[in-house]
Amino acid sequence: MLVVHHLGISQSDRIVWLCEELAIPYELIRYERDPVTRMAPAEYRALHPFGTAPVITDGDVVLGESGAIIEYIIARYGAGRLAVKPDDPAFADYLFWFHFANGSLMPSSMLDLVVRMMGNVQAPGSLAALRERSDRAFAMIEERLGAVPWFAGAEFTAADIIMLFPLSTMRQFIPRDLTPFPHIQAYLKRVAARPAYQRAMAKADPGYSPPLE
Ligand SMILES: N[C@@H](CCC(=O)N[C@@H](CS)C(=O)NCC(=O)O)C(=O)O
Repeated sequence: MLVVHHLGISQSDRIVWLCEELAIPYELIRYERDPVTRMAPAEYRALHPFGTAPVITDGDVVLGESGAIIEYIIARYGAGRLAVKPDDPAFADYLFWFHFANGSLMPSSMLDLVVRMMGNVQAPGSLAALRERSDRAFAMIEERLGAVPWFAGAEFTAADIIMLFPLSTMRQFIPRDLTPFPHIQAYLKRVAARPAYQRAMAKADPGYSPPLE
């Protein structure tokens, strides 16, 4: 049985959402963050040597990393649904956005967060250039979503599932006014209207509304 270990208000909501979109059977186990450090509690850390969310277990398999888990579930339980096949014209875009989420966007956002935590120090040279990546990312995302409804193109895919977290919950920690980004705002409304997304959020984090405006 596929078990999704979800840490409250974290990137593991992606995996709950994926399972709901695929309509596959899974067991959901929730963990609360440590009330003092707001990090994963000891029981969560014990699941996997790296100890971050998400983690899934499936028989003897223990797997971490959002991207690896999404690919595993789609291949093993989703019959390839929500991925894009190599002969599809959308394949390259799918790959780009799927990997951009955790490969570039999340690291840029984390850097922003660290600079803020340090008291918004005047960022010198190379640090300032790295910080500017977040602005470039949002500008690029705005342009993309002005051209197509979903990241890979015409169809909703797993690229949307992995891209949402930095556009929604991350903005709670690193506020970003979306007024200059009408296409991102419209996209977030499209996501919010998806029944599988609504079911996933109600199960993963009851009572929490991720920023979708
Ligand atoms: N690249 C990793 C990032 C995992 C990550 O940083 N997860 C955060 C939750 S959003 C976490 O586990 N934080 C709690 C902790 O580190 O104790 C993935 O996508 O799986």
